[in-house]
Amino acid sequence: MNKSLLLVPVGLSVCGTTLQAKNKKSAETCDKPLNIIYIMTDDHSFQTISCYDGRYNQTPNLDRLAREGVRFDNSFVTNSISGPSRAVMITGKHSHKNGFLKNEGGVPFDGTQQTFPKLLQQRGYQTALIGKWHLISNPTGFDHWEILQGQGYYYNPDFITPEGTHREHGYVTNLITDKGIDYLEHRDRSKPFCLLLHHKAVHRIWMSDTCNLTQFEDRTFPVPETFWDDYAGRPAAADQEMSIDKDMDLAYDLKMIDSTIETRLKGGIMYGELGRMTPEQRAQWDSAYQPLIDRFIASGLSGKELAEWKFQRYMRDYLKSVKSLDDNIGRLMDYLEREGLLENTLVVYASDQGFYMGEHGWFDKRFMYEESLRTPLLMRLPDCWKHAERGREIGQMVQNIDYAPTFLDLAGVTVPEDIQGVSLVPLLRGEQPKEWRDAIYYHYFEFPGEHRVRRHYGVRTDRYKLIHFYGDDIDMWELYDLKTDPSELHNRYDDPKLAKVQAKMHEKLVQLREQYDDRTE
Ligand code: SGN
Ligand code: CA
Repeated sequence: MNKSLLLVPVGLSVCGTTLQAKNKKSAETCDKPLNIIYIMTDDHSFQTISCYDGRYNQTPNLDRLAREGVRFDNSFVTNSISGPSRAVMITGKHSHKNGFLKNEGGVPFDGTQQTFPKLLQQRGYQTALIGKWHLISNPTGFDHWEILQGQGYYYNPDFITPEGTHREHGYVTNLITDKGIDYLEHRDRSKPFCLLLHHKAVHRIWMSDTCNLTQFEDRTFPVPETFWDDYAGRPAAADQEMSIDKDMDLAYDLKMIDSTIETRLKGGIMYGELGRMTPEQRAQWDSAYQPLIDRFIASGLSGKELAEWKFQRYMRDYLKSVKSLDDNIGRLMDYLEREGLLENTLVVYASDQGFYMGEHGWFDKRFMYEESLRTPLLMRLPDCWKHAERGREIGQMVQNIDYAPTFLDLAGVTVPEDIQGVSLVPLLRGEQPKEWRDAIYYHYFEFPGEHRVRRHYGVRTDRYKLIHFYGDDIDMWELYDLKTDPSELHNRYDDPKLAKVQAKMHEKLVQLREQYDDRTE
């Protein structure tokens, strides 16, 4: 794809005063520079955002972003895991180019490289990062930063600032939101801002705020049709360790802590979370969970019944944590509205990847299958943005390499040639570019590693997906027809009926590996 065909010439898409002279159309709609708030959550599945899928829960505040802006329906990541996803987002480059391939066993993010916050700073923006970072090295390119240590804790977490590390009292999603609002309160009002607000929620082990501990306890969720997948024809899928039945730990993941309940994860019980709680927090926690533990022990469940019970507990805990998140999005939006900031601020909501809610029997992510490849992406357009209708759904395939060029384009910064994504501004303007990309490229590297997902790369078009699992003990191709098999249960590789498709997908893969200059395997 020719990037230059997709990019709106710099200036045409900008709401900045400095660009008024260059761009009459923008100036007609926005007379102040555009601010950017990028909210990124961790492991938030599109299945649990009601504007995408209302089966499980309601997320009125996230839905508001879509209603007052746009919802991307074919939004994907390039490498479905946290640190790498953040590195892709901030550089606009695939993992093999930005150098941060994996969370475990890799190298720290090279903070000397080009990132979009650095380019925005040069353009006169003030930039800030608050919350989860998880890239080992300290952030660069931010006038203000305050990050969680590593994965971070849900309760009374430690934050790192340029001055050192300190502990704060409270629930992490509330604290990160408070810090975001506080930053906006004290910002330099003479400059436009770009704030990256990165949540820990809704990462494993899915803990909610004390006020939401009893939510969803009266709900029973439909078990996904693929929950008892036999993984026939898919050896990498068969060999993972992310199964709710086999790998989800009763004590650690599901908080059934009792001397009679076996756990593989003793010592680190609940990631040290319980030990950090204040007596008040702990009392509230125990009053919600102890009756559940007692009931579980009395039930004597085993086999399939136990696995499906685990699924229900997982869903309830996860959704409680989503509730705390949605509440906080509401709090931030109220603040922005009260302050008049919605006029010229773009509010973006994305997760670092998708997540399995029991599909294929799984939790976690990493695979190139749909639930973890696809990620939520909502953009609440500034009130001054008069180019197109609100509440639109955007169907073009977009990827997290596109966020950086989009933000640069909006700020009037020329997108550097080495950025691999493309600006989404034409789509935000309601245009239907003739030459949009017809395929996306994916590459996951973290094997050996937690959850035992083999290294793989692949290509996805609007209808087909080709994946190559590779490494010392595997060399396996998979091909799916997403139209007839959206759950990806039938590997059609080498099926004569799809011979032509297979050849085309191989061609496409070679082309994309060349285009993105990926020689790694
Ligand atoms: C932790 C989790 C894993 C998870 C990785 C990566 N284990 O190691 O379940 O896959 O993070 O997640 S835990 O016991 O520490 O919770 S990521 O979102 O950070 O990439
Ligand atoms: Ca993640």
